[in-house]
Amino acid sequence: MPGCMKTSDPEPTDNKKFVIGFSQVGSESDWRIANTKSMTETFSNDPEYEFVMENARQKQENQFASVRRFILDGVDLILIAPTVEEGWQTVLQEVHDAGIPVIIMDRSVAVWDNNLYLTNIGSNFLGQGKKAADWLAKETSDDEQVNILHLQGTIGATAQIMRTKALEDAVKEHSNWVISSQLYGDFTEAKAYEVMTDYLKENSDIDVLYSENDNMTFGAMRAFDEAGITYGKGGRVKIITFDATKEALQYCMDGKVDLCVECNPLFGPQIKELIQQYRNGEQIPKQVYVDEQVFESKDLDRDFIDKREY
Ligand code: GYE
Repeated sequence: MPGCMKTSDPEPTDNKKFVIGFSQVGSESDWRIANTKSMTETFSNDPEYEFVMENARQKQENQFASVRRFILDGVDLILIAPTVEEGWQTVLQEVHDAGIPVIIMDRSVAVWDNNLYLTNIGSNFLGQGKKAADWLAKETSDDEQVNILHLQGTIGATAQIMRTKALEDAVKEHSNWVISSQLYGDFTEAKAYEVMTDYLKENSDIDVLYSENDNMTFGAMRAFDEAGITYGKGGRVKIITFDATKEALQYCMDGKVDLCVECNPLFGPQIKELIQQYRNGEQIPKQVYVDEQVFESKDLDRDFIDKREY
């Protein structure tokens, strides 16, 4: 401060930590585990922050309970990875009334007042689905029927809504594409294995599997193996999968999976930057998308996969 004498005593420091309450969806997939790791590593290693994470085990009611606990605890900011889009208006209004800022991450919320949160950071899920559909259009001919088996993630989650929309829109544009069935796999390997095993007892006419995440793809591959249905390069079914985790990329390089659409979970550092900007009183964008690409076997090599962080 101007006019202040410098002394040898250290400046008094305000060592109150900035407390973040984080409601995470669950631990349903490898993507989610990588996302949790990115978040905890980013904040737990920083002495300026106290990071409290609660796992909602894929239930929105659990998220409401966590958020209300965070309000009572008087945290400085609440981070929410919403399980599904609908149903957030009331609880977000409560957070707003308590004067606590909110950041929505990964998936989105459908609220009529988007002043209820500072920003929404995550993937462009519709864009991901469009990339998959564009790839399929190049890989199939217009004069043959293409039977697509669609494995869906948690119904009502942005990742499901938008990946589904992209496929359904593309099917409307290609008169030879048919969605033979939509099976509910809840983004987990176990559920996908179960529904696929059942489905394959009666059906085998599948040209493409459009699977809304890697873990469901792994479950489906196991079911295909047991039913004697081949897939991947030289196989009967083309596989399109979302997330592009290390394991899926390995399958892709080996020719077992045809297309991996990347969904980047490592945005802890980017969230921290946004929070710092907010704390400095800077304007932050309302919607932030993370960078992503697609991979086919020809795009991959050992070195790339070994270095993959998730
Ligand atoms: O694709 C899936 C996860 O919302 C992006 O949720 C996320 C999705 C991801 O469980 O693996």
